[in-house]
Amino acid sequence: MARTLLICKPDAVERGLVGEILRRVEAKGLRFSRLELRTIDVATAKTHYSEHDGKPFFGDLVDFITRSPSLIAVVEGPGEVFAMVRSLMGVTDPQLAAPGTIRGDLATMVSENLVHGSDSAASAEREIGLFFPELKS
Ligand code: D4T
Repeated sequence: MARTLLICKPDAVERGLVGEILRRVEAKGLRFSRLELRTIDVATAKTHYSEHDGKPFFGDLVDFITRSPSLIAVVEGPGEVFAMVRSLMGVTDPQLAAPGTIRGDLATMVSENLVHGSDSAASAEREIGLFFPELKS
């Protein structure tokens, strides 16, 4: 069984869409091994988004992801589970995301795009270790 990290971001919790997002992941056939409602701290947010440090939207991104609680999930499934979750999410910009995806159906702005999913098996392990150090492999 493989695993990946999924974050229902503050906009998802604020809009009451966590149930809908988790429902889609479960309906696909994936399962949660960890679920935690947590306000992400600034240091963790900056580490998580370090690849975007220096870009014009970095400050707003850190402010957004730390503004209220997120639902942080470890998702388990067969094969490339990170890719299955990313495909349920749709592309980063909700204006381009296909209908049938979480972002395509439920969001309108790239700055509030509801979810984060690890983009590779290696990223998944790194991110699970960042958010849940006790689960480090
Ligand atoms: P995350 O990491 O949140 O799952 O998003 P993606 O993996 O789909 O996309 P990303 O790393 O390129 O972007 C991270 C995060 O930054 C926001 N963002 C992105 C933004 O506010 N303005 C922008 O111009 C871009 C490119 C959205 C997601």
